[in-house]
Amino acid sequence: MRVPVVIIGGGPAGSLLAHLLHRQGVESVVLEQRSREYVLSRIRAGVLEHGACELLREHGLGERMDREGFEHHGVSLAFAGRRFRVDFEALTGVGVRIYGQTEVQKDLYAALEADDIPLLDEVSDVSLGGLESERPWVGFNRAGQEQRLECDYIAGCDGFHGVSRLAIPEGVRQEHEREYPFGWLGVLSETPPVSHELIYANHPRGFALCSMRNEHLSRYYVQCTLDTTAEEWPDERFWEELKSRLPGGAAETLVTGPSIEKSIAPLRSFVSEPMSFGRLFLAGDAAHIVPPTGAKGLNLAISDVTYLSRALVERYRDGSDAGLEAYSDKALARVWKAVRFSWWMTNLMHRLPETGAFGQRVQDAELDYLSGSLAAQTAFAENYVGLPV
Ligand code: RFL
Ligand code: PHB
Repeated sequence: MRVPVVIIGGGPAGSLLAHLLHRQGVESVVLEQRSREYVLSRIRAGVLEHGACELLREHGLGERMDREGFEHHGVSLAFAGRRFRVDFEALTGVGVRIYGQTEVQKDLYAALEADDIPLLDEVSDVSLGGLESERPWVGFNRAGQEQRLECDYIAGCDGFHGVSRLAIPEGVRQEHEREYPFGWLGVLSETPPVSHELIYANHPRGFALCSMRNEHLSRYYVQCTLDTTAEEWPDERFWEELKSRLPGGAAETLVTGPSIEKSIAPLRSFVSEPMSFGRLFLAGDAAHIVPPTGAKGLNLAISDVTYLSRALVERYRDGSDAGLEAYSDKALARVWKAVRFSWWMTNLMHRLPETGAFGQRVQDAELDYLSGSLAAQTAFAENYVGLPV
């Protein structure tokens, strides 16, 4: 069987790409290794940039996001017993939207189903080849049957642990990586959020973040060591630790309750260049990872597939390869700026074991500067609400 585009991975990048292509008359097949239930229950990102929301609206995916999501016009940063707010609306004219990735994924799967876009789940043994020929192919196994799809183009949207990136020969692929010596322990609880807006806290005991999903559902994170496990953090221990790191006011009003999800994520920055090879194009976590501090991962997946869908549509509509040839450079220019911002914010807000008291003083000085400088706050706000796509 031959299809125009095979998309490997049905996460946000892959399923949004299939939707964008279909709306512009380019057909694709999505291959996903997990079950539908698994993909729809993963708890991940919470913050959508202004431009990502506009894009989702423009392509018919904004209805529930606008009804059930929350517009945030700023965030608070806490340090050294103080707390200040960065007003995105005043500094940039726009805000961000709190709408969980889980909900975005549900909307995307519903759209694919409504449009009869084939999404083959629970596939295994995915392999790909012919990337430098005019007839690339993707092989896989589904329900015990070996299958092979020939196509014009392959989109590698299979996340950090996927197979697509590894199909780019080692001599071509350049990987840049930074691992941080700590992780995030995250808890989702059916409790009212301690603050409507997000609070990012730098504390001598470690970073803490207060986020939310809605008025009855809170999402909290604390910086943790890499050798700990979620089992070592019964709810009472988590709440005590979180409280100890929150600024005055928030600590006293925090409402605690049983957690409904608890997990640990390591933090890393990673970029693989180039993002294309022959007829393979990578998008989202398959090509890059950012630490979650800047809330950029999902947003980068959305901007990558926006560029890629435009380039593929240009190819099919106008017969021009120019967009596809420029894709990697164009996507990477935006990716590296988000990598830079996420790295900067991670270093600013976390306890970095190796830098000691000097590092803490430098962080306090930078946060003090940020609290009083409109220029510095504007740079922060511009990056947080999202650079242009
Ligand atoms: P995904 O979501 O990993 O999806 C890839 C899909 O590919 C499938 N797959 C394969 N399919 C077929 N064959 C194979 N060989 C395959 N290998 C893998 C997988 O099952 C999966 O379904 O990547 P994608 O689509 O690029 O999306 C990226 C985002 O999921 C990710 O960047 C964000 O979740 C990151 N992130 C955040 N991003 C934000 O923009 N804002 C945030 O507030 C934010 N918070 C977060 C986050 C990530 C976190 N964790 C758990 C890493 C908070 C956390 C805690
Ligand atoms: C979340 O709500 O999960 C979230 C919010 C902001 C971040 C990271 C995660 O920077």
